[in-house]
Amino acid sequence: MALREILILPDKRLRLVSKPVAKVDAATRKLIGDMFDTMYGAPGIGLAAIQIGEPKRIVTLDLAKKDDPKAPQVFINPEVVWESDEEGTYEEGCLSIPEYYEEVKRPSAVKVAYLDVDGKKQEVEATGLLATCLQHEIDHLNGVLFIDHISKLKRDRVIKKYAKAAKLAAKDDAKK
Ligand code: GNR
Ligand code: NI
Repeated sequence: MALREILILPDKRLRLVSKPVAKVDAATRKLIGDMFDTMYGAPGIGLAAIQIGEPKRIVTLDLAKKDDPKAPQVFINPEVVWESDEEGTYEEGCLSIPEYYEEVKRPSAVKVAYLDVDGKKQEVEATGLLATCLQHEIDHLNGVLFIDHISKLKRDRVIKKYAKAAKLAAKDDAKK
């Protein structure tokens, strides 16, 4: 188990389309362990494998409230197989875009098919925070970020801010 580095905007790897997991094996389970360590360490309520640089279709989630027992959930090769016409708005954040929050409109309910850690097919019908997070994470697997769902004006402003920060950090590193 290990804490891994989280990729930050404008890292181009965040735009990769992740590959399906062919077999849930020991290496997959090790990666899932690293994802939980990294997600809990951040802390965050969800993580897609690409956020630690692994372009594989794996998502970890834990939506338990602060003082409740841990409730880890794993979704391998998740796919939205149905979405509601009704939409809802939720203020989203992303570990790859730290300290930026914005309202995003998405279907309020989705049905998601996926494999569990035993490689068994499962389906879940999600509403509320689970529906939001599953859509946010499945977007990551397709190289899509939550800022792609906000206005172009706001998106361009955020991208510019993070590009500038990355440039400054690179300059600082060169000085050392
Ligand atoms: O920790 C996270 N919080 C969050 C809040 C609202 C909507 C989505 C999320 S997911 C995010 C972690 C993350 O970046 N997952 O990709
Ligand atoms: Ni995210």
